[in-house]
Amino acid sequence: MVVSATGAAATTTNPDSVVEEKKTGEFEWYIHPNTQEGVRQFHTYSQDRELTVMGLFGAFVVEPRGSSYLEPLGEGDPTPASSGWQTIIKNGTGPDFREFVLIYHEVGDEAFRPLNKKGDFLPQRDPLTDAYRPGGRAINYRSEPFGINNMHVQHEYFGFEDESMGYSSYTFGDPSPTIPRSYMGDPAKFRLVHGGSEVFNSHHPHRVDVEVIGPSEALDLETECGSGLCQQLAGDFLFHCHVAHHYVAGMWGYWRVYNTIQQGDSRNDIMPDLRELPDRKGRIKTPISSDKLIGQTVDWFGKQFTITDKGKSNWTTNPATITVKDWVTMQMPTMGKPGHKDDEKGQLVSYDATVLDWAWEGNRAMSEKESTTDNPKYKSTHPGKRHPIMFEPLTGKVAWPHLTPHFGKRAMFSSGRCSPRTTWVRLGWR
Ligand SMILES: [Cu+2]
Repeated sequence: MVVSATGAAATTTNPDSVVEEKKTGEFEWYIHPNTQEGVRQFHTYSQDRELTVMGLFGAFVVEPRGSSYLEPLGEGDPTPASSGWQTIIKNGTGPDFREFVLIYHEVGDEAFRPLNKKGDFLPQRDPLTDAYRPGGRAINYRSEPFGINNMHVQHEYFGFEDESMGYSSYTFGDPSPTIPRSYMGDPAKFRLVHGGSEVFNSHHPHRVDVEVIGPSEALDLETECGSGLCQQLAGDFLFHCHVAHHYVAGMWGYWRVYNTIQQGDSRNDIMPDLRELPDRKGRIKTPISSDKLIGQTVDWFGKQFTITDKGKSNWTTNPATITVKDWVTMQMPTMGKPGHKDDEKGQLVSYDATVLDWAWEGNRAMSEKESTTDNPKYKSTHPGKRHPIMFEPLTGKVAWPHLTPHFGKRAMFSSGRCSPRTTWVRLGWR
């Protein structure tokens, strides 16, 4: 890298490479035409490591030759983008792909004490989870500590807290760190960067291996089979630093993969509109309610099912026939009203993971009633009311996400499978 004004190397011994407060500097970095695609980290060398750990770092990404950068959020055809952690790459030499830059970093050095919004120091040790430096472990300048954020608020509202729901968007709303979003099957590249200067982190996308990453290192990761992985699942794919007290201190997020279009009135998520990749346009369908599935023949992992509104389900025919009620019921948590009598106090306890209060209106499956709790992370447009549960029309699978946040409540088990394993998987989902 050189100082533009002089052409001299921008080394630490060259005074022109130091930019004074409120001044600007211009530097040049030459990308040789043979430079391999991938991310490169850069950070300040001034003031020892102080400025780096306070966030003065960034990344260049070299794309395949002939690529253009497009804005993934919004309606209509994608517009050019110049910068940002998420983008669509219209590939010059291969399939288009989604790109997500994830920068794992510290917030200050190990002695630094971040402040909360009132100006008070955050604790060095989370009083609810014992995590060290809550809020001091971040991804893309954001952190979601289990204890001092969510569990603390759950305790204030409900008088108890549940660490096992620490990852649950159903219980707490979506986490603060940036959430990569894709449509099923989209090729996706993660540009992984360590923006800190002190401790090592390990990037662990669930269902995939762990990569250890140290200060100033950068890695390029591409999942097999694209978004939704080889299982072709819509869902929230948890990723976090696998140093346990780092994720409890806030270093985690989701990769959200949809099976239906998230644009305008077709959205079943509260996130902004998401564009399709230019070379995959039209592949992702508009979701439909369950009554519209009647008469359709759907493909479930290669097996055909014709969905009917009367008679009995018959699994032996080809295609199998199945009633809409059986079809939906097999995908949903057990229908019922949450709550059981507390044996000691004799009171009704509604913190219940065994059932979900969804309902039928004719052949239309309806969600549980929307949350009426005032929660800054999720405000329903129709509190206290139900809405139709939506489905992907070609597979008949429920459109992800099929639940909305219900602050302080427990994410429920899958139907008929209340095993510890299922519980664990659900933590990373809703
Ligand atoms: Cu870590």
